[in-house]
Amino acid sequence: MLRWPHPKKRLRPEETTLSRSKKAVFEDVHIFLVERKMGRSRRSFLTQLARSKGFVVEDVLSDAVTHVVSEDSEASSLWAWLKGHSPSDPSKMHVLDISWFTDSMKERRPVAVETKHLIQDVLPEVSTPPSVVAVSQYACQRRTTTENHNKTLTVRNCSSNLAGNPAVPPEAAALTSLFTNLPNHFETWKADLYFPCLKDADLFRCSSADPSFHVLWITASYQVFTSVFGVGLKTAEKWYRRGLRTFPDVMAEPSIRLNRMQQSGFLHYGDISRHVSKAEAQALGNIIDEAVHAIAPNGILTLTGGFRRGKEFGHDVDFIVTTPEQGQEEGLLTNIIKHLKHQGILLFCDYQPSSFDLSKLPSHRFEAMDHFAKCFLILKLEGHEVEGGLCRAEGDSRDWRAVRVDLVSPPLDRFAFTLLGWTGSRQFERDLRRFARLERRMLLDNHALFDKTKNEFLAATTEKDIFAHLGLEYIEPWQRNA
Ligand code: DCT
Ligand code: MG
Repeated sequence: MLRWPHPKKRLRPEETTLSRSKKAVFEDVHIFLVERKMGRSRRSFLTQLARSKGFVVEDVLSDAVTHVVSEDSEASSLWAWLKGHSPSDPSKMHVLDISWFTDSMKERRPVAVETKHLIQDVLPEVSTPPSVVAVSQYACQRRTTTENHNKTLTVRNCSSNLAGNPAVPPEAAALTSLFTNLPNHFETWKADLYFPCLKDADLFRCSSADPSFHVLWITASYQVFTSVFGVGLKTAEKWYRRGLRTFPDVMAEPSIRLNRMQQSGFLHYGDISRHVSKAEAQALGNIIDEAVHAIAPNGILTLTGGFRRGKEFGHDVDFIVTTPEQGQEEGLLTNIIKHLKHQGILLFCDYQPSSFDLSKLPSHRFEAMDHFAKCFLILKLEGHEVEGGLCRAEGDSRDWRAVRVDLVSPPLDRFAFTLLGWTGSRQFERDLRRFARLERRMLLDNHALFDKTKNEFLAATTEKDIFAHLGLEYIEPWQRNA
């Protein structure tokens, strides 16, 4: 748990800088930050940050506002809110996502508004005839394979390709090799002080000679912290606001008490920040399948997440476990955990029991995690289990690595919805739900599909049933890489 220092404690330099408001330099741009989704404390932090750089930030949504900035990715609800709260027509203002704001902070001036920054007002509820739609605005009406992508990779996924590549700027290569070669225990990091070089390097933007290969936005600010398992945006921001910039800073701060998840996140950082290969995912599938069948011969294990979409690499491996005996699925999951522990391969487990209650559906909180029993694991994967061997960092001579695994356990009659939801991609899911709501007056989430016109739940045993209810052509999992 994180404890705050005594209020009388002297402020760190970063905090004092932030609270000093600078005279407004960019008079023509009046920013308004929308508190919804962003939260009050983050809004106030960003307001101070912008003002300290000479930006005008309005506290209220008035006629003076020229740029509205929101972290709410649900365009329809944001626009509905703006229309209800703006004194004039909100379409006269720039309605922008947070990327415009962060770009402007980095550039220390308001950057030009580009299409990528805009949060567009949603189309009216009447569907456009398919014949006039060239490319649908909804990802669930497009087929996107892994081949379609301009590979945008973060340092977490591409380290070995980058290190030593002469076309890559030296700062990025250095940063990359840092992440690649992280030792496995944070005690060593403390001694070696791996991260101080990040202090002055808030942002790198670089690309290799290969035009399809970009490394964008490697931020060395609080995003370094959110890369740790168990550290969310709020905690990362708290640490950053207290002047902490590097992992050793966090380790050396006596008032910070890491929770169990964060301790494991730091302890296994070197392993779990490196990508998991398809062969490693398959090996884990075999191990968990064995556990399932040792407990319940008719248990069902299904691979989901990015690997089900045909990705070659992922940050974790996601599985659904269930059983034909309705109501037995939760016991199955807890027994699998016991089994893995008994095998000596359970390095971390955060088990969350089911809070699923059909009578509380349909839910309107689409972005929230589902209510099924689930667990977030770190497992020890041994090299001999993996065809072709482990994905190892250079110089790592261990015959095992730690891997993040998620297991979710819905009752069998909810399986199709869970499978569709957990297969992703996140963008595909977002658009599927938006499409259901705006085009079909239906509510879709990981639990159910509700038809608001008929006022009833629609049953589904396969993903195809759900697409059919929505009047959509079926999109195969490997075409959902939006
Ligand atoms: N998901 C969900 N609800 C959440 C978070 C995720 O339904 N609150 C879904 C969307 C994708 C899927 O679960 C798996 O999540 P990730 O593992 O984060 O995504 P991924 O596509 O598997 O990506 P990666 O390959 O990096 O693991
Ligand atoms: Mg995944």
